[in-house]
Amino acid sequence: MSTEIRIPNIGDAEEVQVIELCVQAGDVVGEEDAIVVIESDKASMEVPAGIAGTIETLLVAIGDEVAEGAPIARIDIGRGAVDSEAAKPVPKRGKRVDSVQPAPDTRKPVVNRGGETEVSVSVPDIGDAKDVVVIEVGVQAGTRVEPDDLIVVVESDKASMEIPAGSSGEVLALHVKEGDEVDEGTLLATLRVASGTAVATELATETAGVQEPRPAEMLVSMGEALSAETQPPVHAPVRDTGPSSRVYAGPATRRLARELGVRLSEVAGSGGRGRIVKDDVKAFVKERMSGGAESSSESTAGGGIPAIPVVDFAKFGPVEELPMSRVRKAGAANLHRSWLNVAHVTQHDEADVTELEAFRQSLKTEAQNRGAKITPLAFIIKACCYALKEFPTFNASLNADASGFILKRYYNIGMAVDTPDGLLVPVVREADKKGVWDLSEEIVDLADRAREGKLDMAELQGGTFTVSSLGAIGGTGFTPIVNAPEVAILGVARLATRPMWDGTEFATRKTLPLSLSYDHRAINGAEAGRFVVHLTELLLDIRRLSL
Ligand code: CAO
Repeated sequence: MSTEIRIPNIGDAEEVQVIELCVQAGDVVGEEDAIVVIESDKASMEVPAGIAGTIETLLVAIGDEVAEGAPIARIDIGRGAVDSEAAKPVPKRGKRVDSVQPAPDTRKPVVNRGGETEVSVSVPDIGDAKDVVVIEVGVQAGTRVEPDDLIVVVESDKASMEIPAGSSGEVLALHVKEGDEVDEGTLLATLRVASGTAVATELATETAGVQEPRPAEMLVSMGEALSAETQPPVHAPVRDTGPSSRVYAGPATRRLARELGVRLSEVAGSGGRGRIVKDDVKAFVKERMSGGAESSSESTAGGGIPAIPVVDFAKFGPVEELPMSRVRKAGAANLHRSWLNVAHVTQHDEADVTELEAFRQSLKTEAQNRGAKITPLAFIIKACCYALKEFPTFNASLNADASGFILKRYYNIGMAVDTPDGLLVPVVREADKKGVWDLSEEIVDLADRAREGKLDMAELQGGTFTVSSLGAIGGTGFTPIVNAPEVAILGVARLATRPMWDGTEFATRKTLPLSLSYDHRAINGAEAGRFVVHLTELLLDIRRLSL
């Protein structure tokens, strides 16, 4: 016994377009399975089978204009199946739609600081839906965003909704991650926007109650969704693989992509206005499986990395959950990005710093009189500047397609500082032009202010090479992660006093373990070896630093 699946009530919309076919003849479907996706100029939605059975024929093709009641497929529901009335696919009210347009304004200014406003982006009105899942995060702390840029995509069991930034600015903090369950009002991100911008002005007006924010209609009747005058216009999708790019795809396609571990931002959409359909996802997987050309985004973004399974640790013993600080989260994201993008190699060596240490100890009284503190780090930074001038590719970045170098003719040395909130890397600017006293003062000042959270953004930017010293803590060596887009970082471990063979006898020497991690795409092993040897020579005889 067969019956027809028809286009349900589409409200005031006279005709909608079929933009995706989700099944083909012979497919066995359940009631909830989508048959086609239809779209008006305001919204798109899946039309489910409404009844279980086997698809006999599809009666529409992609691009067809269809009206309410139009048959879209014949389905064999077998003997004894329910009356064809039951096949009416969609209840008029309560249907969830895939809203393809940005949600209405979700911004609220929270703090106004010196010409800049902090604005919260929260989950808007999502009707009756509860615990919708964050399925995509489009930004990270530090990302610059425009009003239409995607912050997250949330999804209920049938609908997905993009939540845009709503303002131009910078993401100060992201408060959710993929897989989190959120509700209306959940804080998603905090943005920093310039108070003088049009958006900030608009916000001020809204806060004054002149303009009420409109609720997003994630759960609406199909008719309302497809004809709602209140919805903002559909935005053409932007094909871009950057972090804030928007992906234009329906819930079924997103679900399939998740199941197959495909990043939709890497898939080219073949549907109307660049919409990604299921076939695009399948074709993408096929191409990858057959060793097809890798996209540049994959080679630089580490696509396809299998996720670490989520484990319920409480099954094995008591646990405690501790949120990460904003600094630690941002640091983790930066380190992960570097780890995935940089071809890391670490070169270990040790410098004989016996004379340097004797000299440094001799300066301690003078340092006290100056109210200063002189540690090996100032000498190390000074020596690095000399080595960087000798080996310019270490004071460089790779250009955008990694086909050449950008050599920097300034020497700004980043210094990893361990703070209670996490790792920060303030920059000693023009370190090559500074003497050891000045460097010492600056190291103490930057480290103190980093720990007190008093650094300006500018003091964390513009580094050309980084030094990470764990010398005061201990260790005999470690593999620091390159602070990309820099191409090298020097790790320093704890000084040791040990016997060294000088050719005729053992002598007691002080040695400093050095670990240089570098980007093998930019630097060859032999160059790294020479760089480190040169550095050890400079530290062995610091008179060279005055040459
Ligand atoms: N070996 C032995 N002693 C060392 C040393 C070394 N390599 N480096 C420093 N010391 C000594 C110092 O001389 C000082 O002792 P004195 O006062 O007796 O001279 C003592 O250790 C404390 O030094 P410090 O830590 O206050 O100062 P610093 O200039 O060596 O380092 C800073 C400053 C900010 C880099 C450091 O405090 C810090 O935060 N390090 C952690 C960096 C980090 O977390 N790196 C890992 C990041 S992942 O790559």
